Amino acid sequence: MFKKSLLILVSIVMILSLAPATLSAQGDPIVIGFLPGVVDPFYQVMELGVNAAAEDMGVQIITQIPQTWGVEVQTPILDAMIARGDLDYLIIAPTDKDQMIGPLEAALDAGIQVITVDTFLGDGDYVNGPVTFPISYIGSDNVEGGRIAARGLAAAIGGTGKVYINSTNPNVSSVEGRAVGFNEVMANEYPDIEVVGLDFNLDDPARATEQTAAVIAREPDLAGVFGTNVFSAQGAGQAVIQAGLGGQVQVVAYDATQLAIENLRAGVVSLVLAQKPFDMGYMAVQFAVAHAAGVTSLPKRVQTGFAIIDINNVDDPAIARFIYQVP
Ligand code: T6T
Repeated sequence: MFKKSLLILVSIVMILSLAPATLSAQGDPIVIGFLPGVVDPFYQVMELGVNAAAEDMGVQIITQIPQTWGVEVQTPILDAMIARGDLDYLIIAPTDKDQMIGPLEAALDAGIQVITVDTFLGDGDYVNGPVTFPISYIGSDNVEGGRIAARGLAAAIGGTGKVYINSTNPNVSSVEGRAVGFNEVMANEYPDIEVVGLDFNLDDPARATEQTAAVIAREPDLAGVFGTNVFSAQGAGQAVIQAGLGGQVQVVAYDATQLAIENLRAGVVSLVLAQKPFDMGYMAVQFAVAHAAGVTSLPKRVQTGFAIIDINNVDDPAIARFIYQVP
């Protein structure tokens, strides 16, 4: 009898020692869906943040990561997540700021609250609209990130010359904002810098390489390139290397992948903008838990900041911690 009572007591203590589950309005542990844009180091680090928060707060995460970018891939996955019938929240990086509004309104209609991370819907103003239903946008201020990239590239080329932007996909709030900020600074602050073009590589670094190589051939006096994300910077850097112009054509890379850092150390890349995807993921789960608990004061926009990495600070632990370390 004593042994049985002891076993029951130990079991109760073990159960109670687990992170207290956050309960939905129906009294069940909340279930959160996580649907980023594509398999890449940035979202892999975001997933680390999501999972760390889920562990800390005792919530279940259902993760689905598209193999390629695009509404035609993300929407069926979203629909299947909705059809599960057990999701209370969805953390998503919409792959198109307009085309994903309808599919995500369907999630809301199905009783799933939406938090957008990294990218937003509409114009991102969830207070005044036109899109107001998401709980929040948690991500970088990408227009400011583009401004930082522009000033960094301008400094690297001495304030004069031709520069080029290689980006990924149209109508994606993140990379679109980066180009807006970049062009704004070049137009307003650097009259001797000419932006000679912008191409979309559709998340294909090989296409980014081809596009950048074509610009290098067309503009033999090209001074610099801005790669607006992981794949753009990867491909653009490769084109500069293949042309034997490393250190002559300066490259600014958005996203602090291991490759971007290697290219920084090799003198191909002069500046790397690290976003904070771990923070985005962790805070999105926090927001879901807070919302489930009845918190009504969650900000509709959280801008997570940057670490600006160059050859002088790349070995500073306070900076290097923001390099995307993926398992
Ligand atoms: O740059 C990130 C992300 O911020 C953007 O929305 C899409 O591309 C990345 O995931 C990097 O590949």
